[in-house]
Amino acid sequence: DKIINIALVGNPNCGKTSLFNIVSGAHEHVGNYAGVTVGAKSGTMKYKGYQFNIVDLPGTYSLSAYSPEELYVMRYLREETPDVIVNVVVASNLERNLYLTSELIDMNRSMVIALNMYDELEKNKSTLEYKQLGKMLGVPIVPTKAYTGWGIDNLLDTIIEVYELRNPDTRHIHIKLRTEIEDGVRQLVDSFKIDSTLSPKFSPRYLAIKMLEKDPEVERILKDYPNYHEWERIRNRANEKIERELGDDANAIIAAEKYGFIQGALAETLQNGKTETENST
Ligand code: GDP
Ligand code: K
Ligand code: MG
Repeated sequence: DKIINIALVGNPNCGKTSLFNIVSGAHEHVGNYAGVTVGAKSGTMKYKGYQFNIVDLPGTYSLSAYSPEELYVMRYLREETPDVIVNVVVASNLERNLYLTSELIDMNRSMVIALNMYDELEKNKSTLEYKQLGKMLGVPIVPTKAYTGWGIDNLLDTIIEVYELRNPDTRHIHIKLRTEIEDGVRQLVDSFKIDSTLSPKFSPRYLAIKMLEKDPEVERILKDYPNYHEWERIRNRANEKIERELGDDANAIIAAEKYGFIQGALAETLQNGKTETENST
């Protein structure tokens, strides 16, 4: 069998463990990772000639190194480099859930979105053109109801397609941020090219954005490179310009820009259900 290593990534309570239990069945076991108290469960299953090794990671709202869970997920994605990331999102709370998705998109990794709790969307009489949203994000979206198992085969088939590089909705996109930020990103990405030892595991764009955000984990990683002081100088100059011209720090501006992108994408694809107070005249 071909082996596909999968990591489940998503906000707390989006249904990762429910999905994990359905996919891994009786084969799950608890894994321990050195030096951390936050753990991940791993399990396996066979499906259509593939062996899926699946890991249930701790819930996170973002990929910034400000909580043990976030740090754990960042390190896991970097060091274990799963073949396909399954980003589990709550169908009825997309705006918040897609923030993490936007960070995963920056990482430029193979990915599928499980649009979980699809029953909640149906219950609210809302409709989401998830196929179109997936095309906009460059990531295929599969509706699931993890607590019943509905949609799981479709999810597994889509993971195989992405793994085999034959999914039509898979595309690398840049969530384009405003010019002042993009200028800083471009300068950093260009300066990273000097250093051929910077692992190809990292997307330069992700590193550049996280460096503008002064993410402590990315700082820690980059500090060991001989060109760090040059990168730091470029970053500080870019951040000063951003603050001077936009009146806020890069962190806040990047978050606002990403929420703007998400809101725009949802405005085109999500139709919220009728409110209960609505009545005919
Ligand atoms: P995790 O924190 O991401 O691991 O989420 P869990 O798997 O623990 O699920 C959180 C809660 O959501 C549990 O009560 C699940 O039973 C429930 N849940 C999971 N999937 C679904 C779903 O598709 N629809 C609904 N309505 N509830 C779900
Ligand atoms: K939970
Ligand atoms: Mg869980």
